[in-house]
Amino acid sequence: MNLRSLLPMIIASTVLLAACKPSSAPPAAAPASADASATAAPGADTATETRIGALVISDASSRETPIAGGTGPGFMTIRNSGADDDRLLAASSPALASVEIHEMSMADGQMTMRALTDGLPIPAGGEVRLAPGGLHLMLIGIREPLMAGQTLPLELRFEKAGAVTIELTVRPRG
Ligand SMILES: [Cu+2]
Repeated sequence: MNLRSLLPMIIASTVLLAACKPSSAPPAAAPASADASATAAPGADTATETRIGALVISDASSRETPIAGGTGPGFMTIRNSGADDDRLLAASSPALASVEIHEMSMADGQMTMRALTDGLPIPAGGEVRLAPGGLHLMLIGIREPLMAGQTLPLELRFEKAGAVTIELTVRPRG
């Protein structure tokens, strides 16, 4: 009798698009009030905000991505305090091959993802959240592995407000 015939098999697979799988992405965004330092010092959280024209960009983050050449998500909140609609046209970074604007939605019980090729509208007086399970930036061709705590420069180009460079804070997975 050969007991060794029952050797376990380990299948290692790499799913480069895991960043877009809803099951692997519990919501990372916490309300600003959860930050105790922000309540202690008024305005202390402005360091995480970037203003360009009528727009305020906050909570910009990405996920730890240990594989060079892989993909990852970009999350943020964009608030438009102006009287005119604006639109996020494109994003880019020297640390990335390219960036797409993606939308995830349920269709026939399946999570699907599509690129918004006409950009992302930012309505006047409104707020658009890019967050796990919904809108996100797709960071494509990450040149160096992204480790938690690091920041990643990202240029955003808006139709009316123009271009601005923000920093995505890399957060741990899960
Ligand atoms: Cu995506």
